[in-house]
Amino acid sequence: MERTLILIKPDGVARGLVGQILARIEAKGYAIDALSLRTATADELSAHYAEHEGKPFYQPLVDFMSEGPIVSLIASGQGVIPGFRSLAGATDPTAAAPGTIRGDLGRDWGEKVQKNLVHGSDSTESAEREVGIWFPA
Ligand code: DAT
Ligand code: MG
Repeated sequence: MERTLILIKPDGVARGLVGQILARIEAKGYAIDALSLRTATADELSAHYAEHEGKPFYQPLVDFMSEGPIVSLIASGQGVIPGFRSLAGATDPTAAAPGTIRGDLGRDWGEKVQKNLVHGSDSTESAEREVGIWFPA
């Protein structure tokens, strides 16, 4: 079964939106196969965001992701990789469509710090790589 790696970022946890976000994933019919709440390590974040290393927003992004606990989870279901990204909405929450997690619940897109609530893998290769980072073993 197709699976994806989802993160509820520190802004989502701090704002008390974990339940609402998980409810949307479950309401869509995806299964939650693993779930964890904890503060990410520097190694996890540098591995997770390796593709963005060197970009101007990289360090602010990693700093923001280290600010507090995050929820990491593996969700599975038919088409869950594009399906969750569709539920999440556009990267910039100020541009994300209503009905999406970022569109309904997200507000902040600063010049440097992007608080867009969630991450979802963007391909099967990314999903398997990211599952290995957040849920080794
Ligand atoms: P997504 O999270 O929608 O997959 P991404 O993988 O391109 O987006 O980027 C990862 C994160 O980096 C994103 O959630 C917020 C931040 N980011 C992306 N593009 C950015 C930009 N142009 N300026 C500032 N931050 C950006
Ligand atoms: Mg991405």
